[in-house]
Amino acid sequence: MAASAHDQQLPEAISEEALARIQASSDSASLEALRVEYLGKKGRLTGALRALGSLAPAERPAFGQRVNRAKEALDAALAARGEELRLRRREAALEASAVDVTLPGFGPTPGRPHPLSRTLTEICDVLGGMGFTVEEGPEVEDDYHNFEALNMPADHPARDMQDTFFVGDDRVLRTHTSPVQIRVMERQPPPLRIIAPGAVYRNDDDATHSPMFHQVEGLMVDRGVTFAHLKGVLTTFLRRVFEREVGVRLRPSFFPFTEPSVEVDVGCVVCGQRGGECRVCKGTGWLEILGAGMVDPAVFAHVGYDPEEFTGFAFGVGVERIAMLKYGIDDIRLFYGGDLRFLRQF
Ligand code: 2U9
Repeated sequence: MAASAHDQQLPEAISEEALARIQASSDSASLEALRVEYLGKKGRLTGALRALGSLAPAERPAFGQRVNRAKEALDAALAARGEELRLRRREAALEASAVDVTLPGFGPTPGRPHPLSRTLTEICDVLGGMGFTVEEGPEVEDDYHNFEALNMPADHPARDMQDTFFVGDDRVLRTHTSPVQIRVMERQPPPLRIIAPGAVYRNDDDATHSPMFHQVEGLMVDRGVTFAHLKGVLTTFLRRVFEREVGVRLRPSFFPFTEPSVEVDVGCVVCGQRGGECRVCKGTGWLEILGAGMVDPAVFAHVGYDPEEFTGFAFGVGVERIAMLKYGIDDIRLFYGGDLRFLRQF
């Protein structure tokens, strides 16, 4: 067969060119463009079929078959190349988002007790070891249990010191855990050796005061309980909590619910009682750490204990204050900020 311009229209020539271009195509859009160019309604192979009419009737079947073979070859090549490109795309996507499953995994990051929980547990453990058992009570209290029964009648000036949050008629957020001890004494007779740990609320907010903070209060009532017992219990308590032989000093003070009353200082745990330039104890060598005293007979009268027969001591300690001193924390707000950089240090 002589070569001529007509050769361009031969199905074999068209499909040979198309197959080369299909093989060279690099994405599905150009592959689709090739399908339209060769096999579309106005495609070149479709055009070749149209030329059928200009052939002698005897040549038509053979020519028709050649066009169909070319079409089939193109169809198969388009499908194969399409699949190839799809696989290549998938591999590229997997490569881009590669996860190296041979890398070591992340270990579990277990939680740990909050420094305040830890301190509270330590305080309760030490006092538990000295025979005190834990009692709890409501954080929303009535006026009677938070004030009246603790020898603070209405208009008593000591109520001002408490910066009370009022939550309704005759309802306050407890300003101390003392009402817990009142409730225990109301329902059981002496002897008693209890501690009341928990959240308390006062309208006060700065670097050393939080509107919600935690206390542990202790109460021991029996026949013959004296101030010496109070001093002994508190000295042992403080030395165990601070895990060293801290100095302990009592200064006279006043609370409505105890008489006599004391404020208790420990030798500064930061400077070792040297004082000097120490910023924590302000050079005094001492830190005020708790309040205490002998239970006022007026309190016993409210719960029906006979003050002639029974005596008792009580004390109160701020958990945040102990934790700040133990761990050298200078801002109480760090306890409540939830900053993991702070919390992970414990
Ligand atoms: C009853 C009778 C007496 C508890 C006491 C204190 C002194 C005291 C403070 C310590 C630091 C509060 O958290 S703080 O700011 N507490 O100074 N607490 S005597 O006396 C009681 C308790 C209950 C029935």
